[in-house]
Amino acid sequence: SRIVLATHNPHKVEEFHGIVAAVRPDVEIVAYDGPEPVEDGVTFAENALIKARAAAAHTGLPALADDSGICVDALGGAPGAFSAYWAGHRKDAAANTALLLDQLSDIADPRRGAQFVSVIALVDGDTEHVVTGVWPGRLATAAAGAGGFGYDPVFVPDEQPAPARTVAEFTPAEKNAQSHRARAFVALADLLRSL
Ligand code: ITT
Repeated sequence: SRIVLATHNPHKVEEFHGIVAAVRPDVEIVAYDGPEPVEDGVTFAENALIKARAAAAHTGLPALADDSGICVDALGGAPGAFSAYWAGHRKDAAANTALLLDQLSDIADPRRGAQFVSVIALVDGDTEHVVTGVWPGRLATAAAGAGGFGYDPVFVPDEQPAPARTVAEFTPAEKNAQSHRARAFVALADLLRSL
């Protein structure tokens, strides 16, 4: 089956290609280059549905969208759905991560608990599904690594052999085998069989 991937983030596109090839090689992912809707939801689920509905309406194909971010325990789950613009109106990953590290340096939380969250919406005509993937870990004390995107240089997943690395120090295959995005897609994979 063919599914439109409603994202304008090239890193997400690349990750979805890797994840789908491993989990559902029979599914063909089609890029979406139509209009970008206003993401004015305040939750991951609201924004994922806004993006998937717009792409499904524009293309007439089943559409999948990911809304994702980092949720920090000591900040009550922030930045969450506001991760892309945490340091201002421009999507600036370096500024976002620097601000987050700065905010955590003022708070006494020895564990620095955090999680990456991906919510994927699948819209096929009138049928809508929403699934969530969570990748537990903690916030590093300093950025490390050159891979990935966004908050990858400051996120250290829990379940990994010592010495602990940030996701930006993972290979793309390692990230795609464990990530929040992969966990959400696995939850969706069986539903795709009925398309
Ligand atoms: P689309 O809306 O076009 O899909 P986007 O990048 O704006 O692209 P979001 O609105 O879902 O997507 O924002 C997600 C932000 O959360 C992203 O910009 C990163 O800052 C962060 N993020 C999400 N997944 C991540 C990951 O796997 N690694 C690092 N940071 C991630």
